[in-house]
Amino acid sequence: RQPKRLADYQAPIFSITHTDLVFELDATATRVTATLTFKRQQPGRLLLEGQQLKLERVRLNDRVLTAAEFAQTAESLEIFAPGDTGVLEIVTLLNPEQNTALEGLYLAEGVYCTQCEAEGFRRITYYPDRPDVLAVFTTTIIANRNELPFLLSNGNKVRESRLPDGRTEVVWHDPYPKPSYLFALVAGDFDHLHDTYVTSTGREVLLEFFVQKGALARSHFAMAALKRAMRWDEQRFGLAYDLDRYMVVAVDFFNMGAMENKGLNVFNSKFVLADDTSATDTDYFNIESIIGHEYFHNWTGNRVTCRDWFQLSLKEGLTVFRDQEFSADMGSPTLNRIDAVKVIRTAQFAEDASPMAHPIRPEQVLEMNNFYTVTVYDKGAEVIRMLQTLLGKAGFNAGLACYLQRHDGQAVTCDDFVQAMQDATGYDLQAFRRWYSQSGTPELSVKEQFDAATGKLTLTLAQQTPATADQQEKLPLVIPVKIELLFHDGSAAQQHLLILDSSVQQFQFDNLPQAPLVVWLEDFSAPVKLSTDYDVEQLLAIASRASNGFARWDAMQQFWHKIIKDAVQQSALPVLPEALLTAFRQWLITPLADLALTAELLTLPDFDTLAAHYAPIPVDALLNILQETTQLLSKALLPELLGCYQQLTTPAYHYSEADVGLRALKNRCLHYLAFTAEGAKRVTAHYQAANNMTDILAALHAAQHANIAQAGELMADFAKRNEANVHVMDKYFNVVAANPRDSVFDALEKLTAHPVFSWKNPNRVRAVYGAFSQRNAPQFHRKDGKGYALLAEVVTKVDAINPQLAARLITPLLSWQRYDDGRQQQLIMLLRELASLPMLSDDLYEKVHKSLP
Ligand code: BAL
Ligand code: ZN
Repeated sequence: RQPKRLADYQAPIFSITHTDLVFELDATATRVTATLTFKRQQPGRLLLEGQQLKLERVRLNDRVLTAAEFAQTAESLEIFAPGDTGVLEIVTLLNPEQNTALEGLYLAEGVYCTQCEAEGFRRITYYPDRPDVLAVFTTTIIANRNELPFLLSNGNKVRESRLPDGRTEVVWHDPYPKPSYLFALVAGDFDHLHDTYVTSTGREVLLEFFVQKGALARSHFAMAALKRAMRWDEQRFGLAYDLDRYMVVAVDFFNMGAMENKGLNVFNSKFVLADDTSATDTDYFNIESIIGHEYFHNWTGNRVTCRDWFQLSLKEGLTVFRDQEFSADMGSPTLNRIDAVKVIRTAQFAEDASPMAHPIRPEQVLEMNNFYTVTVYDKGAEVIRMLQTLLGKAGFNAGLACYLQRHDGQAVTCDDFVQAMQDATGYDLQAFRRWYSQSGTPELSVKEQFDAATGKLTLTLAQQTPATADQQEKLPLVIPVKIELLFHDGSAAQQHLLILDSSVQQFQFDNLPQAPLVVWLEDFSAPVKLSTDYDVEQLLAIASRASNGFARWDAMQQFWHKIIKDAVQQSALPVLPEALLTAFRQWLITPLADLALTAELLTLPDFDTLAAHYAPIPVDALLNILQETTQLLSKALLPELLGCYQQLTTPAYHYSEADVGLRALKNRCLHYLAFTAEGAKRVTAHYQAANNMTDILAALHAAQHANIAQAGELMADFAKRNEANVHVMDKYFNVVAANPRDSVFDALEKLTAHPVFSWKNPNRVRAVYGAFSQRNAPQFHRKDGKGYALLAEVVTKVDAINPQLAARLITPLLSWQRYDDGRQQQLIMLLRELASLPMLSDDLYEKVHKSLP
């Protein structure tokens, strides 16, 4: 199987100016008539992509073509003599009911739905299915209105009429030229919430949400979030919406979180539906952030799109950055930064260390779906953030305005984006561009020298990026390093930005009153690993005194790494210094004004965060140390934990920054208290008194982790109360799958027989097996390999149903190099078995073959 390469990019031979689609919907035989107005751009063949299509007819201008006038393969259709301009009509038949891959047009739970990014449109009709072919789309949907009252597509509704045969025909027209991946069609019966929004340009926009019957009340928060996002983009970047209608449809069968189709977003319903009895604080956060993300794509992705899929980060890194900025403005900037950095330090650094390592602009791809990754998205957003740090907010805004103005209506590259930033600001970004082509996690080391006689501080920084699976040679990068200098004598702290652009560099500061304590990499100003040789006292001093909340949290993270690393080296339990207990007591007795930050300061890094610092990962030692340290802290801090827990009284549920913080801190205390003698009583009482899903889940997780006797009873009660709500049942599945004891295997087996579970629904499969492999390190990484074998079995089964989902699930099995010999052997054996499967999808093939030794 041949990968595609960025270096082989060629501009399209034909453009399509108009794409006219007619869908006659039918569960097993939907007929699609595509009328394409084409124009030659350069010499060459008219070759269209298509997959799993039944071709009925091809007409060129006024003539039906004979079999000799075109050629068809499993993946393409070639028209032999198209001329330079013309109109091609292609009629295809689809079977939406059988489409369990959920790409192209599919029918699930009575709803017809499309997903075309990245290459799903070729499962609807033969087409130049690439993002640099932009056409104006007109879409006609014909269906039985009694069964499918809502027939939706992109753009504006042009007309609706009744056909002589009783069916209804609805016509949509999208005036903005777009690539095929932004096409969408949805047909079904929904509850319908509508509202209006007046843009800064004076346009009145109809906002519509289409959700499952009975769920209307659960869509109000998402509607309000959409309006906040629309206002924010106007205020922050001067960007207003450009159509008269913005629609969001929520469906339960969806591979992604959501999709930004022009004027018709399709959302995974878990990121739309929420009310106080079913959603956690995290759910509310995610809904606002993803509603924002898809809306922001209207400019960064839709109005200006990607030339080819290697440029995916052009729209995704930028749009994640925009949604992060939005969330920070809507809530706590500190907590938002902490959460974003956790993603980088766990999943993204792990991806860099895996066989799938790639730069944010990959250079070769077999299956594009495999590159919707934390590297392209989240590291991509960090690269955009570094640009903002280097250019300043005003410079960055000017750069974005230049980019959008210069390229409106075009399909462009990451280089075009950086060029616009450079042209708008005059800042030379030539060397910075290396972040787009170089993969891996840069490692920074630092040295400090202070001359007390002159007050001169010399900081020496060195960078190097270890080789990755895809790239051996690494060059120095431009790395913005924010620092803060703290002084013991009460002198005002100083903030500085160091720009490291060579392998080793020195920076000097004069006239300092005394030797400062340097806070490194404030705000995680670059996606790098930075090590210092600070002792625990220095780290605790930063955690107590840095002016920046993120830096305080980060110092605690480094503190735990140090303590735990020492313990691993000595094969002992960590010794908790008295200074740590003093700091913890202080935070529990007098929490900071930011309660959520206080909760974070009191939280140990999780297994994945710790694991990123080891090769090979000492799995058993880390798990044991984490468990034992939690117990040591519970015991040492019991009175303070109890005092803090009791003083935080829970108000009626409200999703606000203050209340989210309060719940986070209270539930952090509960987590520790669960391990104490009265833990069972307290957790049970917490569960029974809870008036919201955040507290209920905190109780269930605490019950399970501390293995309290009532855990089973609480879980059964929770399942019984919530069996009617699939999203809450997913949370139940999550908790069951995270059970760190041997009994989890039987429990998982039982879950798959649960009436709510379906192998065809990605949300259900992820809720069970995604949670098992990502949130249950003790059982997933068992020495005997039983956890790995279970996931391999599930991946094999799911690949036949939904390859995209299978390829996501397999990720934790790929990085065998990171583990000890025993685990390596088990993982390699499973990967070999997967590689030998006869019908492996491209999605799995690419990942498995890249991983094999
Ligand atoms: N474009 C795929 C879904 C998203 O990133 O918004
Ligand atoms: Zn996106």
